[in-house]
Amino acid sequence: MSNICERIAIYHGDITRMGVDAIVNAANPGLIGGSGVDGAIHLAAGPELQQYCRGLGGCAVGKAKLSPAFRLPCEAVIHTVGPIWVDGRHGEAELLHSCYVESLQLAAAHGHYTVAIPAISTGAYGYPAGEAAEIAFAAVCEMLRELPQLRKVYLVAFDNTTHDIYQLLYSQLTEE
Ligand code: AR6
Repeated sequence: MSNICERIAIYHGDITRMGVDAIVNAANPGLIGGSGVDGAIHLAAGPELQQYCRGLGGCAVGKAKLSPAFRLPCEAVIHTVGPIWVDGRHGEAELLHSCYVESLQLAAAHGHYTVAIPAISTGAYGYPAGEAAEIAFAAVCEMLRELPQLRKVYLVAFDNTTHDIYQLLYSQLTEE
């Protein structure tokens, strides 16, 4: 597990300031921009991002699409669409897991080996933070095992609650 732990980091703050290879956006199926992290990414990237995204033809829930980063300090943005939380019996867990898997596979396929990912679906889409965090860690560990070229995956916590949960899960990981 030690090799995996060294390749995961928790980052507390604004993903738009991160100079990694690629950041992941928690987008909507139309890729038309929105609030939360999506709004922050579009604001920092500039209007060219929205223009580019219009040409991507949307994105299905659980899938991911790549764009340039324009004025952001990273090289690329991976737009993924998380599930809207209903009651946990509508395939939400599988779809959220798929967001992490598809985003990291797409990043690696384009040579982006340091990737930052926000807590997908846990804001406007209402996914419970604890359950979402467990899925995030499981999916990221799985991908780090499968894709040795991924150097570092930052799990980004913007709010304190998410940060506390991520720290707890990270400490459990290092004990394994
Ligand atoms: N950096 C990192 N994380 C952030 C930032 C930031 N600058 N801003 C917010 N977060 P949300 P969702 C965290 O609502 O639930 C949009 O309108 C936030 O604290 O951004 O997947 C889209 O267009 C939370 O932990 O995404 C969709 O319509 C996490 O990002 C919809 O919202 C996700 O919250 C997607 O909803």
